[in-house]
Amino acid sequence: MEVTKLLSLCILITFLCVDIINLNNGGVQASHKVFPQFQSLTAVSIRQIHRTGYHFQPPKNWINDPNAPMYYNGIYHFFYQYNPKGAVWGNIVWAHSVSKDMINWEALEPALYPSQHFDINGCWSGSATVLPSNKPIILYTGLDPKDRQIQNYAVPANLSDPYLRKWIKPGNNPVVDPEQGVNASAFRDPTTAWWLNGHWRMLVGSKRSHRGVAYLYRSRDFIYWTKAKHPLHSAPHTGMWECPDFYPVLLSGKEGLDLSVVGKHVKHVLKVSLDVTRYDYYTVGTYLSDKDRYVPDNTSVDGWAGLRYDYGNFYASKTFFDPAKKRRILWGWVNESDTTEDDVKKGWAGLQAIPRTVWLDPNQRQLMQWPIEELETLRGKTVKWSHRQLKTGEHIEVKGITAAQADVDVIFHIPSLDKAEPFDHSWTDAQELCARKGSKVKGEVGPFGLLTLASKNLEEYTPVFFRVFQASKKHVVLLCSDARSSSLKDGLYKPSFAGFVDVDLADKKLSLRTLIDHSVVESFGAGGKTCITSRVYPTLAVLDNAHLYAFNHGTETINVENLNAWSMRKPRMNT
Ligand SMILES: *[C@@H]1O[C@H](CO)[C@@H](O)[C@H](O)[C@H]1NC(C)=O
Ligand SMILES: *[C@@H]1O[C@H](CO)[C@@H](O)[C@H](O)[C@H]1NC(C)=O
Ligand SMILES: *[C@@H]1O[C@H](CO)[C@@H](O)[C@H](O)[C@H]1NC(C)=O
Ligand SMILES: *[C@H]1O[C@@H](CO)[C@H](O)[C@@H](O)[C@@H]1NC(C)=O
Repeated sequence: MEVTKLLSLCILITFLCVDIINLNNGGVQASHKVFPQFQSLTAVSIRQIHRTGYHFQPPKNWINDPNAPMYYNGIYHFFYQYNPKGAVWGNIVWAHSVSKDMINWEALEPALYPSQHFDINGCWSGSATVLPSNKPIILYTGLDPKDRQIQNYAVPANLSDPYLRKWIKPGNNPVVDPEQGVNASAFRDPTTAWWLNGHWRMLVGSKRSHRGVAYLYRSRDFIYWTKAKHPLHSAPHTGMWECPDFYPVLLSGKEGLDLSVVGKHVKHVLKVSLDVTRYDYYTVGTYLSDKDRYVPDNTSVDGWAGLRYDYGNFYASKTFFDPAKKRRILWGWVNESDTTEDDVKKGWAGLQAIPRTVWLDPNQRQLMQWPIEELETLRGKTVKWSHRQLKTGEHIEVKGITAAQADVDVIFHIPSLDKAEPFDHSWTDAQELCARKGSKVKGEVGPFGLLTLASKNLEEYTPVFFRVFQASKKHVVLLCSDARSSSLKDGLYKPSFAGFVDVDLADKKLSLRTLIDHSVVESFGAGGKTCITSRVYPTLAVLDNAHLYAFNHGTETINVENLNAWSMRKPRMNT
């Protein structure tokens, strides 16, 4: 390939640009290094069509769990599990980035890496707590020489450094050892600690046989921890509980709370990442602080049938309280759906979902989630529709924005619900229902929604859509994000992700916000009641060849009451 061609290609792919320009300016010495890079550039370039424009990613390599998100002295800190050497899991360190808006990020040196007897075989996930003395402290899981999972702490080396670049692991680690009866191979991911009646408390995820367990630990000084007699909570047949997260939410209002808030004006949320299914589940319930027990409400169930933050690729999530804007923010890891060989070729794997503000739905049965408002600063060119009809069988292009890197916010109005298809009560599995009733399967009220990352002639597209059913007393709403037609490439994981939407259709409206970013489609149904993140790898619907449509494949006409779509700019991302 000619250099000019390469350069025009690299304009599309800014992160490669730097390399190419450097290569061209390089002298004799550089040419040694340059050659293999040029050789592999074609393959690499093609792969980079799937790199995201505005999601959190390092420049290359493997990433997984978000760790210890926190706000400290005006800076947002974000750590994550990172392999500095390759695009597959391994060599894990705590990578560290800082930001003033959680959109533009600066990468720092890794904060933690294996170095001591108490973490020589691994520095795995953990959380940060900002002590009342305004000192942050990290709790994390270390793997000792016997691969036992133990809990350690780390503190900033220099509190005057605004970026907290260096972290110290004091010699009195570990602070928590798996005692007798605790499985040392299943004992990890300490939470942020909360303060109550003279003690700090924190959780460590575990299992006992097939029972998932959140062990509770107490400490007066954050160093000497003792295990409570009872776990905070546990549930049979759920397997290993990874990355537990436990926090209060206000009964009403969007404001977030510090972890230590208790009282009649709050409920509590317990989230666990179930290793067996690899999804994040939560319940809404009551924290009996006098007994240090958590009891889920009878409207939410533990385990695989439970509520999920996201009905797509979203795992090992963690929240933190942002005191600057008084909100609780959720970070979650979004893994790849291509093959390991593809990951190695493209040189990276994994990203973080756009941080989401979380609060309790006024119905008190579930959470609401919404992309942080700072994301809107990336909005560029815009297209607006209002009061446009989508007749049966129609798909209308949303023209004039970069459809491969966009933010779309739509309100659909359903003129009549009378003909909604009957709902069969055996349809308990949303994903299976979406597989059976995809976007091409004609319905009555729906399917209607968006065709994202679509090629011009619809050889490829990822539909995100609603379907409304009539159950005996109420309507049942299904939201699908269906990857099955997303790519002509074989061998990819292309699930028909879906979730039910617990929404009242009294106003006959359903909203959908979708963040489209080259290989990720992140959707928020009904104002954030049901969220689905899909990873897709189109071959035709890439860059300027990607299109966006609104569609309706139901017999009933649907009105687009309002549609706003924006091209999204690239933030500074760990460069
Ligand atoms: C701590 O950080 C501050 C601010 O960056 C710096 O001026 C100071 O020299 C640092 N102290 C040490 C001991 O490194
Ligand atoms: C402990 O956990 C490991 C990892 O999940 C598992 O392989 C092992 O069977 C568990 N041991 C016991 C005694 O349950
Ligand atoms: C669920 O709990 C509420 C009180 O919190 C109670 O009023 C209701 O009857 C319970 N429902 C069921 C089905 O047990
Ligand atoms: C993400 O990748 C898909 C496809 O390989 C797997 O099926 C999921 O289990 C995996 N998710 C996590 C959290 O690892």
